[in-house]
Amino acid sequence: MKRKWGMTGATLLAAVIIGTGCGGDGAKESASSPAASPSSAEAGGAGKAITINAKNFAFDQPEIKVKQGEEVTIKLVNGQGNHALKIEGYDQEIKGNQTVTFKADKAGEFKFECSVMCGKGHADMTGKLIVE
Ligand SMILES: [Cu+2]
Repeated sequence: MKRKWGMTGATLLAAVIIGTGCGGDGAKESASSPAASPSSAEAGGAGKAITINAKNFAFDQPEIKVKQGEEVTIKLVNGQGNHALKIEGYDQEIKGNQTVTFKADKAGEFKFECSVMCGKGHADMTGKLIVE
């Protein structure tokens, strides 16, 4: 039994080494697949995906509108500088180049702001999440 497992492990290892040895094409494929995966798949198509771009010192979408009960996926892209997005009242913090999914179960207006001390324009980096 032990021998058999050992063989399997060696075979897998060899396959991995051969696989990575192939170079360029494989790396390209794996780099493009995460971006292509639809984030709304888990939510059964009912979700809303939003990408927010941050720069010094603003978010490109100062207002986000979603429907109450909707599954919301927010991705924060740091196009310039280092920023994070914190939504008050929803207890959500999205760090730079990360994605967060949550259910917008509370209606109302919720302020969001940059939660990284990014420089002199930091205080201007605010916006609103509107759940209606
Ligand atoms: Cu900031």
